[in-house]
Amino acid sequence: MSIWFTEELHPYYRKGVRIKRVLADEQTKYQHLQFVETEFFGNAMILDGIIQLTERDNMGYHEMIVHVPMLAVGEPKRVLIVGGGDGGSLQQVLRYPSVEEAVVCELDQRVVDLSREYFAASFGDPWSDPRTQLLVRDAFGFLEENPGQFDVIISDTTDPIGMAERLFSDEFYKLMVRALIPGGAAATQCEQPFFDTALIKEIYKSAKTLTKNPAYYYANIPTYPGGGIGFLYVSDTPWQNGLMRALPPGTNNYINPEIHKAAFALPEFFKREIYE
Ligand code: SPD
Repeated sequence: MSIWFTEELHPYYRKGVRIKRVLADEQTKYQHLQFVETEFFGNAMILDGIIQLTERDNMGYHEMIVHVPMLAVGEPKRVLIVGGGDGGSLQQVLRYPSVEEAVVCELDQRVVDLSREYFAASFGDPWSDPRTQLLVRDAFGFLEENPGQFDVIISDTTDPIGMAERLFSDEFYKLMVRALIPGGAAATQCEQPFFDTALIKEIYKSAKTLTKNPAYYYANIPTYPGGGIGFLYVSDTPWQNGLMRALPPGTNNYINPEIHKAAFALPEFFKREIYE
């Protein structure tokens, strides 16, 4: 039997993965949540019809969204993850012995519950680490209540559709930067250079008014549209500071010093659009 899951995030582009079986399928208070076992990519989580992560290729996403700002800051103690209920970013954050507190602000408890079950083989159980604090709530209010609190903020979100659209707004970026300590750094899920150029341009413009050294970088993730996704590094601290520091204890499956540097190399059409 052959079952194909086809994703159509953009009306002009589709991609598909072959799946072996559906592990969970439910409508939560917020979204249509599915876990599937795929033929090649291991278990995958799908939200409202869009692949969020797979066991086989999530490392490019989680290692890059986490280690770039963490290394730039050096010795991060307090870290906030916005979204990230699957636990992939949390697992990477907890590799740093300097981290005293990792707060995850996730709206949907079911994402956490089912990820604990279906991603245990890949992520272990970062939720049981005593440094982890899970807040099941909207991140906006939390950011408003916590100015100047975090060394690093990771915005590990879905695509800018429905409720998540606000997480790509000027207002969100302002609150996020305000919640950082001076010299702290954030990294945000910032979409696809080919498909989302205009949105990325707007976000970069906003980040540039808020911090001295924002920069866009990219990672290869075959199950995302276009085969990859970009991130926005947002900080007064240059990302290059991180190149001088060692990655934390534990296994890296994607990042190494060469990838770290090369991720910021961008195609001409995109640099022209974003930076000029
Ligand atoms: N188009 C898919 C973008 C998915 C971004 N969210 C990934 C969440 C992984 N923790």
